[in-house]
Amino acid sequence: MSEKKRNVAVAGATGAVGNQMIRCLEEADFPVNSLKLLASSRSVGRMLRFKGDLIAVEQLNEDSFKGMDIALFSAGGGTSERFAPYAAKDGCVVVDNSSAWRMDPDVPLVVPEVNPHAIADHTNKGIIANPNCSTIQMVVALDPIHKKYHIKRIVVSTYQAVSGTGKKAIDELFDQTRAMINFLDYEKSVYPHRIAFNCLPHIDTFLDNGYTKEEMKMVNETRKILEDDTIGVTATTVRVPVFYGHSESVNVETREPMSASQVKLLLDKAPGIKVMDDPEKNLYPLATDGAGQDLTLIGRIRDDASVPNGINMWIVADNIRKGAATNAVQIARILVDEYL
Ligand code: 25A
Ligand code: L14
Repeated sequence: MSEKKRNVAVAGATGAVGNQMIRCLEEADFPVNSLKLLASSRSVGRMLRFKGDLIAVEQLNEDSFKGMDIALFSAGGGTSERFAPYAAKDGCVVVDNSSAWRMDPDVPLVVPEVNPHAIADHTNKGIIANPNCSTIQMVVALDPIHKKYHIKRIVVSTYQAVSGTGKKAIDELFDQTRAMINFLDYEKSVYPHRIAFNCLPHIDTFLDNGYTKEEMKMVNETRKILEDDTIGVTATTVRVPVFYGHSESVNVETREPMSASQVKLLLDKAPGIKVMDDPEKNLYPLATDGAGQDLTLIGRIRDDASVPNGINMWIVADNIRKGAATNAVQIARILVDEYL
């Protein structure tokens, strides 16, 4: 029996995430009948490869989704806000990677390892939101702990790669690094300060409460995905001069007693996770281990002696893959297999 093939669109196909979405559709052997590639007028006519075929990029417009079954969006929040409703109106379910729809109470916010049941709610608006990259890798690790020991509070600091900002930021880190090692003047356009050989405690824009939007996304999205508004979350998000792979230092306090050795065993069996934790052999996950693969890597799991039930850990994943494209394609897969 051959499975039913779908008409799939990728909006923002020429961006860092959109490109990876195309690769993930290939790798997952997704049942694609036709693939439509959409971007802004800047990219019209560019040819992108999918399974040996070359496909021309078209301009995204209100009519792009007629006859389409699923659209994967990664073209920025404004574009999603404007165009996702046109897709939904034409019966095309949107899996949106931007921040536009994530906190809409009618839109499910999904990490397949954690809350796949929420995909059923795609019928509300025809839109499913893909969480923020830093949130995805954190909740993959936290969900098994929350289910067993009930999380009270999370303190997280991130070390985020420049690819999260898109292609122009990847070029900026490369160009600044090359300029600096050649004793030349460097230019900056994407970030407000030099990112080469530096750390910037500033991701997305600042809010009135002194936190950045990225930090508040981690607070609000974590509670929505874990379906528990009582969890305390406080975040500091930092940009570091790494191309691919976000790292996070996470402190977790639970209501019930738990220890680092119990958590290690628990995470070892959990879906989507690889525990890499053997300090004697210098084994702990690095951004370079995270890049280019789909698992969430966890190490440095140790007891926090400063509170009754606390642990610390270090979490790494590929921000463009599990943090964006892979997660979106996993959602789309469940959608076609179980709902469409
Ligand atoms: O608003 P958000 O949600 O915070 O998201 C902001 C941006 O962050 C990236 C993504 O950028 C997004 O646009 N992003 C979002 N979530 C991410 C995540 N989890 C994430 N990155 C990593 N992890 P991007 O560069 O990866 O992709 C941008 C894509 O969107 C298309 N696009 C933009 N405006 C559009 C549109 N498509 C349709 N209609 C519109 N109005 C964009 O296509 C790209 O595919 P493009 O044709 O505009 O870009 C082609 C090339 O041009 C570069 N470029 C982008 N902006 C400009 C530009 N060049 C010159 N001037 C510009 N203003 C792009 O880098 C691309 O290579
Ligand atoms: O909200 O610049 O998904 O690293 C993720 C990447 C926001 C920007 C999101 C970055 C985006 C962020």
